[in-house]
Amino acid sequence: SWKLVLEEKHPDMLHILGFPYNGEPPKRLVTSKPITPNPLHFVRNHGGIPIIEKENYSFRVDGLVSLPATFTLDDLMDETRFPRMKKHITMQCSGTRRIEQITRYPGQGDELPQAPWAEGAIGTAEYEGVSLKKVIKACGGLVNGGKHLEFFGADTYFKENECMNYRVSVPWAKVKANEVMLAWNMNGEPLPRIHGYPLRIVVFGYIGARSVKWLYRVQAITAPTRAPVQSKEYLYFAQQVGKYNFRLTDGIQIQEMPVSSAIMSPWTKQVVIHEGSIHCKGWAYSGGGRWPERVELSADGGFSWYTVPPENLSKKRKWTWRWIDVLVRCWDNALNTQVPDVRTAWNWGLHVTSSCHTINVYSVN
Ligand code: MTE
Ligand code: MO
Repeated sequence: SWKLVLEEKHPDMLHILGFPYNGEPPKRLVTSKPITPNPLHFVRNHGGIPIIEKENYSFRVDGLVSLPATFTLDDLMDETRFPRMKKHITMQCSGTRRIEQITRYPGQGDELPQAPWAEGAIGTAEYEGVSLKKVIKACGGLVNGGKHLEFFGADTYFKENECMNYRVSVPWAKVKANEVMLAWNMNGEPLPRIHGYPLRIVVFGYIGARSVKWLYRVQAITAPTRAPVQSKEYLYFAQQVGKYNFRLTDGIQIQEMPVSSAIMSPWTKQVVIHEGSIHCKGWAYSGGGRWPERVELSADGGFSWYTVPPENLSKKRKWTWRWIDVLVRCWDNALNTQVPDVRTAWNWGLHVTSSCHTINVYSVN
């Protein structure tokens, strides 16, 4: 997979895990453009990257559908059968900013290899494809209590000599709302191999984990899949839960991310030379189709907040270095917001780090 990483990804990517390959762009490049260039989009893999050729490719729809069927890419691209769909979608891993929780306490990391993501496990692309709803309709719709759709990814292997399908599911209601896409293009180009070539699922507003790459099967089922990625990973535990008292059934399956934001520049330990104001750059996002409505910055540990763009974050003091904590918080359109400190957000699985992002900079003026 390293050959692919070198071919498809930006040379400045930070390699978070070597195998399975996981990488994110460095801070200064996370928010360099509103649409993340493909080579800079983060990569999250649970196994090896399969090499699938378009000519040999098809995927199957079966389970609780009237007419199980197999589709090739040409079938999907036939506009007389399926209308095209193009959408700008932000993909966020629920492990984004996990490093902040690890710093407090390592959590589940000693049991599951958990990628120590910083703020870059989020990216936005324009995906093109067709709505999964139309494909299910072409299979005659769901039958006999079909309520969830399970997606299978063709990842090659997980550990040496150990192969496991990447499998997750989403409720039919999500598909019915035309919020699940079968995508073959990313920013106007065929999906890079590392991002699921030739076809992936893109679930709008859900954690990245539901957007299965290298799709080879869609199965209609009655209840959320019991496959490991859905039932053992991406669970949100209460804060008292740890190594000796955790029960998988007590975890909430994470679907939509809460509102969150992060400062991409300046960064912690950077020396910022300024004349009374510091320009902060960063991102804000809310899951489930909610959008960031207001972004605020605080220079006093979260007591007072300034609406972006902040005019003056620093107080003047001559000849000295100063340590400023800059916090960012976002409000979405439902007026949800973020808790100030990562200690409040800490959980055993180290997911959903949506507390206020804080940087410490040396301020020189
Ligand atoms: N699909 C397959 N087949 N295998 C995987 O390991 N990882 C998921 C999802 N789809 C994964 C997958 C997770 S956890 C995330 S966050 C997104 O892919 C990341 O998508 P990207 O690598 O295109 O950024
Ligand atoms: Mo993820």
